[in-house]
Amino acid sequence: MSASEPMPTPLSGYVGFDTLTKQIENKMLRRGFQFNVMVVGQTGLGKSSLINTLFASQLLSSKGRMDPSDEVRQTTSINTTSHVVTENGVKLRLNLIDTPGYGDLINNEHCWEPIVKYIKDQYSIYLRKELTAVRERNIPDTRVHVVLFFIDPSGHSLRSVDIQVLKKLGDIANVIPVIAKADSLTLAEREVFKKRIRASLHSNGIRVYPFDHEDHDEEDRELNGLVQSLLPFAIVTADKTIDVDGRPVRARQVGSGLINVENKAHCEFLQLRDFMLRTNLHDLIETTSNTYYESFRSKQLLALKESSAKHQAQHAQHQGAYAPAPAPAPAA
Ligand SMILES: Nc1nc2c(ncn2[C@@H]2O[C@H](COP(=O)(O)OP(=O)(O)OP(=O)(O)O)[C@@H](O)[C@H]2O)c(=O)[nH]1
Ligand SMILES: [Mg+2]
Repeated sequence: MSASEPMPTPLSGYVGFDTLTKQIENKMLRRGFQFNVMVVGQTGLGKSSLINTLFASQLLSSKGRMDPSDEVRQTTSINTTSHVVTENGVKLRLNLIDTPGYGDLINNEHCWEPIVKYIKDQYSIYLRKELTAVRERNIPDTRVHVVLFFIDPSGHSLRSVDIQVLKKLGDIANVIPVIAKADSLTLAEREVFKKRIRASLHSNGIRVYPFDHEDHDEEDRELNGLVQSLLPFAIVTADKTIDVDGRPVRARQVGSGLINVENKAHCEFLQLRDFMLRTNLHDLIETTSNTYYESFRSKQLLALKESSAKHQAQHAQHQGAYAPAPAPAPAA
C-alpha cells in the first residue's frame, strides 16, 4: 500500500461492487470486439489463401478462392472483407485486409507505399474522429492490429525488398513474420531458415511482434521469449476440407501426400492462430492503440501545433509590416 492510500474501511455488510469485473465483462460482451488483420508479402505466396484458412468455416461466403479448381486470382488492389464471428457468446468483428503481392517488378522501389499509406490513413481517420467536438461514443476502429508478413520459402534469406518493407511496417504496426508454403522445406531446412531470418531481422534492427514493453509482467515476458524463439511461424494454407474422425479439417494436397494444416507436427498454422487469437488478441489491439497509434497521434498533434505557431508568427509579422509608422519623436 502506498503512503498516501487511506486505511481500508471495514464493511459491515455486502455492498456489491465485487461485481464490477462482471459488469465490465457484460458491457464488453454486448459491444463486441473489433480485430483487423492485414496480409502483406511477395506475389503468389498464399496471402489470400491464408485469409480463407484462418477463420475457415466462417469465411465460406468470402470472395476468396475456396475450390482448388477455381482459377487463381491475383490480388490487384487492397481489399477488405468484413465478418462477424461469435464464439461462446463473444462477438468478434473482423476486417481481413488482403493486399496485392509485390516483388515481381523490375523496380520494386516504393512498392510498399500503398500499404504504408493504408495503415497511416486508418490512424488519421481515427484521430480526426477523436478530435471532433462531438465525439462518437464508440469510434469505429479500422486501425490495422496485426500485419502478417509472408516470407518466400527460398531457404536462403530475406530479400532486400523484404527488409525494406519490414522496416517500414515494423515502425507503424505489429508485424508477425511467417514463412509461406512451408511444405516446400524439410523440418531441418525450416529450422536453419528460421534462425537465419531471426538473425537478419536482428541485424537490420527490425521490430517484429511480440516485443516487451513496460506494461508486461514476468509471465508476459516469458511467453514473449518463447514465441520470439519460434518466429517466423512456418505455415501451410489449406485448399480443401477433409474429414478426420468425423470432424472437418482444413488440408492441402501436396504431390501424393496430404497435409493437415491443423496438425502441429505438419506446420505451425495452429501455433500462429493460437498466438494471434487465443493468447494475444487483446495485446495486439492494445499495442496498436498504445504504441503505434499513440506515436502517430503525438507526431501529428506536434506538427499541428508547430504549424499553427508558425502561422501565428507569420500573421504577427504581416500585421507589423502594415502597422502605422511610429509617430516621429518631438524635436528637442
Ligand atoms: N504448396 C503450397 N501452395 C500454396 C500454399 N498457400 C497457397 N498456395 C498456392 O499458391 C497459389 C497462390 O496463392 P494465393 O493465395 O493466390 O497467393 P497470394 O499471395 O494471394 O498472391 P497475390 O494475390 O498474387 O499476391 C495458389 O495456387 C495457392 O493454392 C501453401 O501453403 N503451400
Ligand atoms: Mg492474393
